[in-house]
Amino acid sequence: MSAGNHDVIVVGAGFAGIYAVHRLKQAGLDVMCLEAAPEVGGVWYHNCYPGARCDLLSVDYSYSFSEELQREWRWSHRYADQPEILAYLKHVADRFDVRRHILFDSWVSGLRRDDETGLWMVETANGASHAARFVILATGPLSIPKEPDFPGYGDFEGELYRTSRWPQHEVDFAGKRVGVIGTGSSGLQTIATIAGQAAHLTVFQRTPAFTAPAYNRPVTDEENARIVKDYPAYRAAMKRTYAGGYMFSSGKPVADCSEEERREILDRYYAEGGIGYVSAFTDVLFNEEANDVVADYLREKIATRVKDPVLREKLTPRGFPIGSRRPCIDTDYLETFERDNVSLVDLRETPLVRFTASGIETTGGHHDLDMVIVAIGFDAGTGAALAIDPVNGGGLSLSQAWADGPQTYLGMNVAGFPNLFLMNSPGGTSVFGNMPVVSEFEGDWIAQCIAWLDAQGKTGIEARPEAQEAWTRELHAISENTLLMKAPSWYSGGNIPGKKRGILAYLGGFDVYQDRGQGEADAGYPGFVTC
Ligand code: NA7
Repeated sequence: MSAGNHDVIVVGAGFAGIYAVHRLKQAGLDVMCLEAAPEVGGVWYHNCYPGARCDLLSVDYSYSFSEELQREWRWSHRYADQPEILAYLKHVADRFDVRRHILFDSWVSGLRRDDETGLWMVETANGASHAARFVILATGPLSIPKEPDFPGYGDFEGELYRTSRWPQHEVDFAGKRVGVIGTGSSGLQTIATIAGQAAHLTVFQRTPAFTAPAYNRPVTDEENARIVKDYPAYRAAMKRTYAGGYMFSSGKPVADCSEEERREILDRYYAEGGIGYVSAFTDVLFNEEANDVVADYLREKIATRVKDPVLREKLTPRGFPIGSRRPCIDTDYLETFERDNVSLVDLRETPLVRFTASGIETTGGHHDLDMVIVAIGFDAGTGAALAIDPVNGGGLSLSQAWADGPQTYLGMNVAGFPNLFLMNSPGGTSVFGNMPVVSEFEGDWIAQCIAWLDAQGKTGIEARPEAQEAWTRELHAISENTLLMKAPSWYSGGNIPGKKRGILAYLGGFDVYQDRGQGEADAGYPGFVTC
């Protein structure tokens, strides 16, 4: 990394940022990466709460760009835990000499383009300034925590933690009365893991989750040998799927299957573990009747896991389509509520009133607590880019440009913001794809684009407003065809009070997304203005 101006500054050193640095470095560019944390990993650095684990198969949820890396790295479990994923990312950063390009502890606090020089000027909170021809925001779709706005939040005198910013030191639960707020993936994993350690655990639930057992287990040597041997073909096939990862799918709509066949398919995917229950049929997210079939099946399974009828009813999700909120998988989560030291507070029946110095008050009474863990999710999709809020040469900020909701072209650039690239952002496949592999595609696309500009002697590129509008219209039209907008989830900004509602990703499929992106490049970037 040289002093002075850089070709590219990448913001963020998670899966996307690490790959982007590697790829651009390989292309011979002078690349610098600014990372707010003191280590690589992004979301996998900060979310080191007890039980944090990936819920996609690790053989999928990993990079595919290096055959050597694929052969060398041995995942211990089907679904790797946070320490193992972080160790993997550290290994990749070292193995491909990416670390040398990263400035850690560098929170980007300002990003402004100077149209005279054609440079993006980057400021960090520690007072440093940097400049580059191109900037890539690899800042992650789930990196800015949702701010807790509970009355009296600051009054609590016990230990207070957030899963999304878990401390790097050990936390001791022994002998403590612990409360957990939030029952999405983070809450479920935390609850199931610490229930056996805390003196008492009180779970504050607003919406019960659709969840199924992960049936996580070690990867055997035989399985690993098979994976490694087949990896190239497996990856190639994977990249032509809707999600860019293994699809647990029968490839059939519910309507084409008899009762027996539906049951057989659901039993098969449920027994395999994981989130296959949502993708088992092709129409689950599009057709309410199909959705009901799968939702009823899951509710039936939940009933087999929770014996107490009152608890069972509270833990059974109703009133929203399955898959319209991020589906969950777990290890003994529902069974945890049968423990004597675990109690469930249903915030729909007894809403949270306030935090107090000694616990949490609901309309049902006061809960004395020594520790509270907040697992309330993220300002997804737009949060990180808007926290930086880039300003273009004309003084327009991204928050102004996105006042009516995010707009991008191909998820990778915003009209009016030349030479600013985004990864895993609104308008891309983002969380609806297998993110390491989506990151590789976008990193390659951006590298290819910069190489093309340089070869043409061009210095700038930005999306044409009409291309961006058409792309945004298309992705909204696709989402309106689905059941995803029927629940206020982070998929559509519905989890943040006051946030503009709108789907935060392109749902046309990663396979199609790649074709559209590559088609644009092959045609000489007709949807962009270049100069
Ligand atoms: P999620 O999935 O957004 O879950 C957040 C949970 O917190 C969810 O149960 C929310 O209930 C609950 N929540 C949010 N705000 C409140 C308030 N104010 N009061 C009570 N409960 C609240 O976040 P996660 O971190 O679990 O998972 C994020 C993603 O990371 C996950 O989907 C995977 O992709 C990995 P609500 O639904 O709003 O009623």
